[in-house]
Amino acid sequence: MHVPFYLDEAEQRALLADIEAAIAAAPLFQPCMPRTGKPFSVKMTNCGTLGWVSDRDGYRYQPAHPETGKPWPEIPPLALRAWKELGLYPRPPEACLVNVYDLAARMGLHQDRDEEDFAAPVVSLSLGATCVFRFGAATRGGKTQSLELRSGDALVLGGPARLAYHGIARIIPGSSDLLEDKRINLTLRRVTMPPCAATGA
Ligand code: MD6
Ligand code: FE
Repeated sequence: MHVPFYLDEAEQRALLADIEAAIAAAPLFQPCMPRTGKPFSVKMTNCGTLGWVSDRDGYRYQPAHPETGKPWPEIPPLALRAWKELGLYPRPPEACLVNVYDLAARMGLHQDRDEEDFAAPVVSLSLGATCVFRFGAATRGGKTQSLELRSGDALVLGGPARLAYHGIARIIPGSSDLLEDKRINLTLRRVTMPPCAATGA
């Protein structure tokens, strides 16, 4: 589900200020590919009780920043509002991955599958430069469609789209008044499985 202009301009500025404060507390780091160690072109940090990291050992969620060892900052209120309004999932998000793109950055086609419960959606918010978002089916190699994500847009991958392959083909220069030639994307996720009501496990 694509919700264009989910955040108005004042909300975008407020969320940006919260993200800048989060980055001051939990500095951006450069993730790299498991095994090969090839660096991502995107820089990252996280908010929430768990943060997504990628290094030579693999992809995982962890409770602390890989360089400072400190817990991640809290998820900004407007991001929590988006999860409540758009996520339609009864439990709060645990992770808010912050991806920062310059004009040369891209993200290859991938599935978000490091979470335990695919019944929970992934809710994304974009700030700054417009990007070309590509998405396809839940199997690799199929056809993809393109969608422009602009500052303030929300995107929800849920239900049958939860495991769709998707990526960022490019960033469009000069497309934003909020951030010059930079794009920030937040993805909110529920990571852990709810306890089983019957067994408590
Ligand atoms: C990005 N987004 O927009 C990358 N994943 O920079 C994602 O990888 C993504 O937008 C899951 C659900 C929504 C997303
Ligand atoms: Fe993703």
